[in-house]
Amino acid sequence: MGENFGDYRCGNCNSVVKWAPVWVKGQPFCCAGCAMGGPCICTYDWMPKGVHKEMKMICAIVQDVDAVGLLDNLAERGLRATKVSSTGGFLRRGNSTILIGVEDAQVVGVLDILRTTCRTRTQVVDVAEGPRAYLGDALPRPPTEVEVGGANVFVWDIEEYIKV
Ligand code: 2BA
Repeated sequence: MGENFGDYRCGNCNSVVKWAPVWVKGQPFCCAGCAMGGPCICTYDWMPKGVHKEMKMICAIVQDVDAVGLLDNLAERGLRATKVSSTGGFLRRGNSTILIGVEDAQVVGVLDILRTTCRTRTQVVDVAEGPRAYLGDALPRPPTEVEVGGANVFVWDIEEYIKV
């Protein structure tokens, strides 16, 4: 048995139950309508405007040179995104963190766009600016090459999206 709302799917219409389920013979239902075999009488009218169900936040860390093209490609497909300027913890160079809020079904498409837009490149870690933990204190050392990107992507569930 689940611990939280959202852990259950309705035994009739199979939607995710976003509130305390109606239980009938040990089976969860989203509403009294479904509990009686349908039709579903759920309404989301009472929820704050702009609340979407089943969304994901995609956080993609990409190289600056790929960021503009990526934003263009996302916008072309009607996907909304936010670019945050960030700094890689290892190279200590600028990169771009792109936040993309989408419906579940759009995640695959966004991953495709990331794959086709973001390139893997080699960067040289200079002895002078490289992180100590990696290069150590034993100078001098030859410049070291690392492969960066295409994109490091994290995807997580959105509990609520509210636009006020
Ligand atoms: P940076 O931390 O500046 O890392 C740049 C590249 O340096 C990495 O490319 C990787 O090839 C190399 N690198 C990083 N840490 C290393 C280490 N301890 N030893 C040897 N080589 C190392 P990517 O893996 O493609 O990462 C690109 C950027 O994505 C990272 O920049 C960082 O800003 C972000 N990132 C990657 N993994 C992350 C994670 N688990 N959490 C948060 N940010 C992450």
